[in-house]
Amino acid sequence: MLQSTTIDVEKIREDFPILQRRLKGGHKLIYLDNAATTQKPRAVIDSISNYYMNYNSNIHRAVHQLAEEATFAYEEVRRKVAKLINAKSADEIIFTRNATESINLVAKCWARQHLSKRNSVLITEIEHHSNIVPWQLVTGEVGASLDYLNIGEEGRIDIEDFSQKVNDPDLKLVSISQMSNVLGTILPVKKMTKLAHEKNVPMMIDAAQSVPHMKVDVQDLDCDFMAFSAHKMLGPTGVGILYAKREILEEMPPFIGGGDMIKEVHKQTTSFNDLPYKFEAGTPNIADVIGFGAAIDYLNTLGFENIREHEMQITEYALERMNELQGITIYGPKVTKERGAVISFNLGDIHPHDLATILNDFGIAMRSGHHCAQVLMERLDVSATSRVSFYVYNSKDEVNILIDALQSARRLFGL
Ligand code: 7TS
Repeated sequence: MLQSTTIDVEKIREDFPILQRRLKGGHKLIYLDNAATTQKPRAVIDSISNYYMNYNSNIHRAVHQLAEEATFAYEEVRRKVAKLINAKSADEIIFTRNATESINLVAKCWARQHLSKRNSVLITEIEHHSNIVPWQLVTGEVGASLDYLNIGEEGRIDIEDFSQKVNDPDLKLVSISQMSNVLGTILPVKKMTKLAHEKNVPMMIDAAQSVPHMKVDVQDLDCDFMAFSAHKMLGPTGVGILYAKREILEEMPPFIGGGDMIKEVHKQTTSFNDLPYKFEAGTPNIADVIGFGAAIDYLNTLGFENIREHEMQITEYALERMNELQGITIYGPKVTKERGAVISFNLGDIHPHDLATILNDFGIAMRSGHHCAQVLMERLDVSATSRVSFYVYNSKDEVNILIDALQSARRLFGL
């Protein structure tokens, strides 16, 4: 195996039962759709079944032993998440269903309170639909406007243009992704947050594609809100995270109402629970939050610096090999340091869906389409792209198989 210098891919692969599976035609699974969701190591799967087999119970309510064990395990994960992103306290971590719900929570609970007719929210052209539609809904509701920061070649923003735009006294919030799910471009969120704060504009970061792949520190970035999903970082589906500064969460009204988010309920009035419970109504996804804890442990053992280095190596290798293919168009930054492990491309005039179907015959799972980023597709003037995205268990050998499959597709289409 062509070795990664920072992590032992061969050993890691043994931890993922799904990677041992053979697909139709006896092909090994080559999973290159990690930007959509990642595979789960045995430790995560086991921690979920261990909860159901040994201490399944509702949390925060009963005093019996199982309830205590489940509550401790659930709250322990909140502490792990806080440590992972260096939040000041675990109370600043809210569990939701996914990054999408986290962004919607901010739109519904914060933006709706702070926006009026003449105000605006600023996002960029590279955003995922989940960082566009919630802002369209809330600005539409109050009659405010949604403005876009244009992106240049390779998905970069113009920092001068940004400083001009944050100068607008009617701007109430900036919400941007730290890493594009299509181009892989890493945006200078720290610098942008500083510029926004100079004008007293809060900053929300969609970190769905960054937290899984690199060290992210909310205190260093000084962002006001951050959203991401467990399932993109070896964890289960159904768990999202919202980070927000304590003082902001304190003054925000609750999201949905029900059990656990209350202190006292009377016939006509309710007083709300302390943070973070005020934002977690009803029985949460206990098992999967616990599974997410195992995923964080797994990633911490590998080390985020090693993960990032491994991904840069494999991305660099893939870019180099893909550039050998005649007729290929690769989108996003040319310099690996400025991008994540996501490569969007088109091969001649082969439709991405056809290409994905051909690659599927080689056991390769990759995504084709608009990647929930139709505003970006319009900007790139394409209707769709093919996309490969890597994670800790991908190897350079798999890149070689990808290249062979792409060569076969070229021959098949007479390119
Ligand atoms: N933000 C970004 C930047 C994303 O890439 C995604 C999901 C989301 C938000 C939403 O995450 P969710 O967990 O709430 O669904 N991105 C993708 C993708 O690229 N392919 O499938 C999902």
